[in-house]
Amino acid sequence: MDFILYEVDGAVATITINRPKALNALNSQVLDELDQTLDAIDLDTVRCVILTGAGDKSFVAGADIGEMSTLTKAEGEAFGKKGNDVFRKLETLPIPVIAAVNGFALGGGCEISMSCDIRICSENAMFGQPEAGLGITPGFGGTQRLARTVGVGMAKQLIYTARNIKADEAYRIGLVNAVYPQEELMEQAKKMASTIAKNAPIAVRNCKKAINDGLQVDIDQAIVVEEKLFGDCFETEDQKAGMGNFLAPKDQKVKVVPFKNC
Ligand code: DAK
Repeated sequence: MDFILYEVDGAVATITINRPKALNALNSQVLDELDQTLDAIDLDTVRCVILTGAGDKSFVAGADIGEMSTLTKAEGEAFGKKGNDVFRKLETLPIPVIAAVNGFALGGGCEISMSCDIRICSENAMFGQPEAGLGITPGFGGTQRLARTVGVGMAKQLIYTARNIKADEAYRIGLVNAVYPQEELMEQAKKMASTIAKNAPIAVRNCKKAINDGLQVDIDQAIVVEEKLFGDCFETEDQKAGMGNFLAPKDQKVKVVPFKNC
């Protein structure tokens, strides 16, 4: 692959969008390679994914403006669909994805971070949806996911004004969960990913599915979604191992239950 790096360390995989000369902007090739990378994740061993950008300046500076500038209506729709399909694949990946936002997260960059389960960022990070200033609407789910993440009023303000915000403001409005010095960001992302990976994998997957699917329906249906996924856990070895360890005599308890993902 030319623009995606993929590394696996134990149960944690890191996907790096690697196009630093263009501040990791998303062109069609990047989107295709990201799509293939997501398909190739070995879900039997990987339990958490980190998504980041190459270099120390930019996470993703948006969709590739050069490539987009000459699109016809039909081509624009096709490009939008390509991006949206990949972003949905990321959002619905069975395992959690942490966006480690290491700089600019503008337009499609902000949008791809919002397709991840959790966002943390470096102090130099900058978020925004500048599309209205470019004559377009956010096209990779920004109008939908920003409103769901930070609330309708704040999302409308950010999108209508096309104003970029710095890491501290992103933290204040709940767009990111934490801000770290640049040199600590990946270490902190890996620490969080390892903590997630230590928990029962099927339970974690079911939590992700319950939250994501439950948010799409009313509360009565959402509770049913949760009940079903809760019930499913009782068919797993991991539930027996987790509860068995809690109930075991003190001298037989282990600190980290070796969950087997089954
Ligand atoms: N696309 C292509 N190249 C980009 C880029 C981008 N989004 N952002 C930066 N680059 C390139 C620059 O052109 C430059 O390339 P060279 O000139 O060196 O060849 C290189 O990266 C370094 O950028 P700068 O020289 O500009 O670096 P600075 O530090 O001065 O400025 C900056 C950094 C991030 C403030 C600036 O590069 C910038 O404003 N970039 C554009 C940010 C932006 O507006 N992003 C949003 C893009 S719009 C849709 C689907 C999706 C979308 C829309 C529709 N459909 C449904 C069809 C999504 C739209 C967007 O994401």
